[in-house]
This record gives sequence, structure tokens and C-alpha cells, in this order.
Amino acid sequence: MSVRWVMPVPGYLDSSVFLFLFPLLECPLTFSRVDVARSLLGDCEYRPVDVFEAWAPVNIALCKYWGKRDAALNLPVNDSLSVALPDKGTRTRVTRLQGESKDIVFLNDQPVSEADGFYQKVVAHLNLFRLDRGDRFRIDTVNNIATAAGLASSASGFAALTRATAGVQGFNLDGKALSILARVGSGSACRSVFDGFVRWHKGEAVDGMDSCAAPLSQVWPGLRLGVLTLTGAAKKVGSREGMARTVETTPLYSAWPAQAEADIAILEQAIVDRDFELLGVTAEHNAMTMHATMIASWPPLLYWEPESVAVMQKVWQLRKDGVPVYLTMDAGPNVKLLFESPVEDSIRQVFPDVEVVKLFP
Ligand code: 2P0
Repeated sequence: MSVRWVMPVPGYLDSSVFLFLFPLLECPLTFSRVDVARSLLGDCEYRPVDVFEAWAPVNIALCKYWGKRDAALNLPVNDSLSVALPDKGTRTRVTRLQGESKDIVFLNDQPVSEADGFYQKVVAHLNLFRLDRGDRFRIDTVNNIATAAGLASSASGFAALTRATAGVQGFNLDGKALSILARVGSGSACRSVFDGFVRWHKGEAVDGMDSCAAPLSQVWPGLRLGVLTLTGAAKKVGSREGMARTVETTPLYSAWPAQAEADIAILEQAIVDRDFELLGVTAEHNAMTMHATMIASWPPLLYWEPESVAVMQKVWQLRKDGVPVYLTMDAGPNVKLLFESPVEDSIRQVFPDVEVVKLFP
């Protein structure tokens, strides 16, 4: 593991002062994404191939990731738990280029300009896998979900890019290493390395080597997710900025880590017991609590639109009418429904435009 000293040592310090400070320099103060990559990839055998393709699913959190303890490494304040959408996600092909000085990026078959933030994020991630070699790549990444659905998150994208780039370099990585590398691209991407129910363990280490996701063994064949695309408008405040604002500006945030911890334990038990009501109540309450911390931030972060509130009220009315359905929302206006297969027709009657996803095929 490499340790980086980031504080400049001013030139006016004489050697005696430096010797006095020297023991402090041994302490790991901060770790960069490059440190993480070197630690995981430095000893890997380099067996390059010409092309490698990988797939990663979208995931929806039942207990949300909201708040970072380290923004550079995307280390979270709390554990989170998600379920993957098996057929929705990102397919990424990485092709090794010969004689090129720059990477080339295509998103959904369209070339992405070097000035685009997406291009820069992709190249920054590729840099982790180059390890000072001059490798250049062409990236073809395709999402099979409409961006407007609010599901084409960076999670499946960074997970697929991580798998495909590791593959093209011939690095033989286990799920934990892939999850850590995906996480430094985008936090929730560490969960998209796996299928099914997945828990992201926040970890304690300053270098984040214990902050990674792991799949749960349980499956739930009758579980359904209903996706309601209410608006395709781009979100006003991205998750990265939104999390920082929430952590910094609302006293309500101090209650969040304990609730998330309690919710994860309940969700895991509900999954083991296939107790849908407990799963639904806990997931919906968790999402609403996260949104409460957002709304109580300053300036307020309100991701809801009038259509979102109208859906919430319909869901609550359905429950009053005896239909077990719950909702969850992320950092956007779209609402996702949680229900089991026997009530699918009732859900479709109230929400004719719903896209129903079978979570465990
Ligand atoms: C989640 N979200 O658990 C939560 C719920 C949004 C609301 O993970 O800054 O895109 O790249 O680590 O992963 C969105 O956050 O943020 C997210 P970065 P990311 O799904």
C-alpha cells in the first residue's frame, strides 16, 4: 500500500524541524484513487487482450447511500442495500487502440467529445488501469434503459467499465477488488458489480479497502419493481453535490446513519423471511427519511415534482384499499414501486404506464 504525504513541507523549515516532524510523515493521512488502484492492480499480471466486453445491471437501493466520509474515494457514511434489475443496465466494450494518443468514447453509438464531462470521467477511470503504461482505448458503452427513466445511473456504467477495462488488461480480479475500483468511479457502482440483493459495507479503513459490496444469497422470485417515468428533465442538483450539501447544512443528517443501520438489519431479516410488508415499510420509510434530510438542507433540495407527490398519494390510497405496494425514490423525481406478482394487475390498473421489472428471473 502506498502512502502519500499531501501537505507541502515549506522550504523555510530547517532540517531539525523536519526531523521532529518526520514521525508524522509515516502516518497515512489521505489516499487517492491512484493509491487504491496501485494497491489493487500493482501486483496483477498484465496480460493484455485486444477487446473485452462486460455487462453490469442497474441497482435500486432499499436502504440508501446518502453522505460521504471521504469524497475523493466515495467512502460512505452508512451501509446501503440494493436490488439489481437483471435486464436493465450497461454493456461496455473496451478495444485496445494502436498508435493513438487519446482515448475514444462512444455513448449509445454517439461519439462523445473530449470537452464533455462524461468523456473526462471515463478517461479518469481508465487512467487507474493504465498504471503509467501508454495504453489507449476505445470505449463503446450502451445503456438499454432510457436516460429519461431516471435509471441510467452512473452505477451500471462504472461497474461495466471497471469489469471491461480490467478484462482488456488481463487483470484477474475478484468481486471485492472490482467493487472497490467501481466505487472510486461512482459510489453506487460498487453494488452494480453483483446481481440480486447486494449490501455495500461502508468499511472503516481510511484507504477504503474494506468499503465494498457483497451479494446476499437470497432470491425472491415474486418480487417486482414498477418504474414510473414521470419526467425526463435533468436533475437540478447531482447526487455528489446534494450529498455534500445535506451533510454540511442540516442537523437532521445526524439521525441518518443510525436509521440506515437499523433499516439494513430489518431489510436483511425481511429478505430472509420473505416478509414483503416489512421490506416495503422499511424501504419506503428509508427513502422518505433520506428525502427529509435533503429537504431540510439549505438551500433546500427538493427532488420531487407535483407528479411525484400525485403518485405517492395514489400508492398510499392503494394500500388503504388493501393492495400491498410501497414506493422508493432516489435523487430525482421518478418513483419506483415495490410489490409482489399477485397484485400486478391492480398496479397496472392504477398506473397504466408502469414498466414492471421481474427482479429474480
Ligand atoms: C443510492 N443514490 O443508494 C443513492 C440514493 C442517490 C440516492 O447512490 O458521488 O451516483 O458517484 O458516489 O453513486 C447516487 O449516488 O454518487 C446514489 P457518487 P452516486 O442509490
